[in-house]
Amino acid sequence: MPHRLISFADVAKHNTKEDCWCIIHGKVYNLGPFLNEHPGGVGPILKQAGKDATEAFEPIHPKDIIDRFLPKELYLGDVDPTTVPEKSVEESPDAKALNMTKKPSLSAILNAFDFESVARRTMKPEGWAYYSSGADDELTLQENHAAFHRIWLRPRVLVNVRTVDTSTTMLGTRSSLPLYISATALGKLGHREGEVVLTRAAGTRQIVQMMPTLASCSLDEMVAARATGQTQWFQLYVNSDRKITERLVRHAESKGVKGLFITVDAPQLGRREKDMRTKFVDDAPDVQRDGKESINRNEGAARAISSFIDPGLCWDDIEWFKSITKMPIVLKGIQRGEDAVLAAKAGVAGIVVSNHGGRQLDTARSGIEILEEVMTYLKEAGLTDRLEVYVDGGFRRGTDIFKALALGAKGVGLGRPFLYAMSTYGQPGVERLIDLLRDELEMVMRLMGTPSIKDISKDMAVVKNLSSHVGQAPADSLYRQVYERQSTIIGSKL
Ligand code: PPY
Repeated sequence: MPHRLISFADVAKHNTKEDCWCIIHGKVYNLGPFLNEHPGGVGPILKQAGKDATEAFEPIHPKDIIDRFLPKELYLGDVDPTTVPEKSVEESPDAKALNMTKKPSLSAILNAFDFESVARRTMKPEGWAYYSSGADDELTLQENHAAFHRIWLRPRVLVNVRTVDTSTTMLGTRSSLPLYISATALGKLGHREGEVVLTRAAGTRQIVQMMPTLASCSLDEMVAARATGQTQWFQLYVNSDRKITERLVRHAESKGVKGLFITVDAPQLGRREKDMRTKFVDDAPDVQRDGKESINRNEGAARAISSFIDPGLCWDDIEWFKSITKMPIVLKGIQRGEDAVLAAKAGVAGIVVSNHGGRQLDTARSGIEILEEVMTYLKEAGLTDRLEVYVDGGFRRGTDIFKALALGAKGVGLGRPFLYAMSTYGQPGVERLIDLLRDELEMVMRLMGTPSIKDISKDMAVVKNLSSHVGQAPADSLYRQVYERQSTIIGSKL
């Protein structure tokens, strides 16, 4: 039966809380009865009442979510395309998504900071705020970078470094580099196609992608975008409803995913004020329209959709995870030596030493500093060989990666740099970033006298000042240019 055709003007009439229609991908839905069920709250839907919500909907929802969760009877019909006004017809996707006119050519991009500076200038404010923000005063966010300055290198000379091999294995699979694309949510806030762009770039460069629970693309889309032989891992936020968690885990395993990374550092989401402020500005008119709703300043893009995460997750749950999957289990977000020892004793395959990109607990220590402590504790407990240790947080340079390997990491995760490369130049941008990091790492390995990853050892890094948080680091101009200072309410756009 042909679908009922509804005119654009007709949809526009249904623009209240009691009578709320929206267009998503050309289909008209009556979202009134669904308002209170929406995990992201009433506000974001009301803001779209009577409008085409596709652009707001896309970045934060996987494609199949409507079919899976919205009651069928709320679908009313299709919008009559002949009634859609000119300005709501979508522009050419790539020009719109990548806004190329304002950008230098990709070949002029020389390092990870260059991508970040172009992203800061050209991304939509909402996407930039969500990706770049850290918790509270962003001290941990900055420390993740600064800590690398407290490690200095001790090169060996007169080693034959004619050929340098950066390849390694991680959780039993081969990777061309000791780094992976870490899980970051909401890829479509940066690029129209979202995380599949990262999948494709990881595929051509033979590195691992860790797929996020809160991706804009569905797991199936990211799996479908994978090249033959490409390795993918899955990052899991544990849902209070363990049946949903179990379904997700089993589904990932059935799709050939090679590692389950359980996030353990987010029983509550941190306060990211850049994100919250952008959201607050955006939502203000909506709130004014509905006198009953008060402004929730705690809700940036992230907090709005985080209520499902189970704060009750604890060590006792690990056995259950082992019982539902054969995938290697890795705990992501370990932040002290004692917990690394507990993880090894719990029999997991690995840990990621991480403070969640400085987005959770402010004044938590940097990933690289925790790594040093964790390796010391594991060694003292005789558990070093029981699990693989990964690290993330602030990695931008080949020297950063080298230092982590010297301290004992099996691999290094990068999150934001890949998002910025994707948001500014799409797949070629992500590929260029990987190539730049490879070039840098190869150079560092050559200059350090380490032709292969196994030659890298702890004596090559001077770490005696790493845990000392005093003293001035040398000026660091690229980082300072791209780092966007936070502002108080007076300094913000309000
Ligand atoms: C983060 O923003 O740091 C995340 O890990 C992703 C996320 C996004 C939305 C809700 C919870 C977590």
